[in-house]
Amino acid sequence: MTSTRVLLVLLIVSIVARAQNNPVFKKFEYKHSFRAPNLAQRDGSIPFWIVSGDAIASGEQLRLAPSMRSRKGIAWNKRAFVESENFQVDISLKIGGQGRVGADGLGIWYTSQLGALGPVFGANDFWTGMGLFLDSFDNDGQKNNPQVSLMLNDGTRSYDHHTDGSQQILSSCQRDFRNKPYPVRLRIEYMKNVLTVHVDDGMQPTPRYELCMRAENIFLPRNGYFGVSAATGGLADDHDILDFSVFSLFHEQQKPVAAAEQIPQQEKQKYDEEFERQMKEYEQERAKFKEQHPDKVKEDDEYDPNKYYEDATARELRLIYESQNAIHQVMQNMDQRLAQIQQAQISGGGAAVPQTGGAAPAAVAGGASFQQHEKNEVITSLRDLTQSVRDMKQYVNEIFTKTYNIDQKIQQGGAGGGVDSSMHQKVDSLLNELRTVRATQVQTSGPGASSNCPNVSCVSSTIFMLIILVQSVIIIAVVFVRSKQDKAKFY
Ligand code: MAN
Ligand code: CA
Ligand code: CA
Repeated sequence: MTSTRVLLVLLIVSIVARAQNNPVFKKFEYKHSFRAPNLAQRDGSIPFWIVSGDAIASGEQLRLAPSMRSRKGIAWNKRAFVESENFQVDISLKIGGQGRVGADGLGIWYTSQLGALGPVFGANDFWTGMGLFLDSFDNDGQKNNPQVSLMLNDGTRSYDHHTDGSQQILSSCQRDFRNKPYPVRLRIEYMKNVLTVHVDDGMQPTPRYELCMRAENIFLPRNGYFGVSAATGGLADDHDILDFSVFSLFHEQQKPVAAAEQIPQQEKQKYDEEFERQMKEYEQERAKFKEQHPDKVKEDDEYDPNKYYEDATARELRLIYESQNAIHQVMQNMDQRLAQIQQAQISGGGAAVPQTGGAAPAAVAGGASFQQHEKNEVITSLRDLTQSVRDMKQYVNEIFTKTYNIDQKIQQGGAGGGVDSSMHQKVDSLLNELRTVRATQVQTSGPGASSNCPNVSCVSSTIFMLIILVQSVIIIAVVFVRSKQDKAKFY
């Protein structure tokens, strides 16, 4: 009894050790696969696959044969499977129709040549490689269908449809795969010359695989082609594939090596240097071209994809920039209007000034003269406005300083963190804009300007200051977020 226990423990230990020595690496191979949604392209083609006969591919499924009599369709992978000797294929399919009995079935293939339309579940006979059949119809009346059966062929044998290949198939299992509430899943695994097929019953959304067959000493063609096919006869079913996912399998000794690892260190360095050199050359050429063809560069910029995309920070800065522009516009307008007032006053009281709102005149019309109280009102409001302009100047200066700081931060971040150059440009133009605003103010309310005759705005200074205040807060927030992001990028 004790020795049996010891043997059992030893057996388990050896199994665990073997499993640890032979880990399997698995890689999805998209060039050999298709899956819903977006299974097919708009024109009905499947990337890397040939679809022919009555097969129709859509986004949701590949219908190999419809539930109509005597139809056949195939789809074959145009690329040979060269990635590994071993593979796993996970297939999700639906077979069904109105009848209590359906026909004829679906084939899953791995062959040395591309397949063609033919009599074996829609595909050609005398194939070389593996054919796994979901045979719905009991042609030999043995009451053993629907069944899943495996037949290997070296290109010399013809499948006997009338006997369901009963004398030819290597292995099979009886499974009812028709009209199931969920897609039926199959898992085919070929590893170290052992072929296993697991089948799910399609009764629940997540697969519940059961072993259908396991065959040892199987030698499948190297660099073969995956294919699928289906056919109907006197009876018919829809035969749909929703997912055909191929994975290459590797054991420890065959671990796939990343392309970068395959290159010796010295060579890698050489490539890197060459890349750097070419990049520099390219940048130089680009700068030269820009210099020589500034008009062309503009044209090219229209195709710059960055133009069409804008991240949150860039958007915020753009909004700040736009509102600064608007402020500038308003200031220019008020400048013009005050010039008009000034003109009216200088021309000696020959103008009547209709009051709008109370503070500033809106238009100058010829005819009547200023009354004293109107003159006093205008002078008082102009004094107020002079004060407002001074305040504005101070605020604009503050914004200028803060924007300048953002620019500095971005420039620093750009050196290490690759900050978006369009944002940088925007901040630059914002700075320029502010410089213009500042310059305008210096001209209009600087030491040279007369305080009795100031060029100031009709805009409410409180609203203006509020706008400026809000913008300053946004700018500070942007600087804070940006610096945080840069830190995150760096670490
Ligand atoms: C007819 C023939 C057969 C086919 C069955 C079921 O009997 O076309 O070849 O298998 O229908 O479709
Ligand atoms: Ca059959
Ligand atoms: Ca049968």
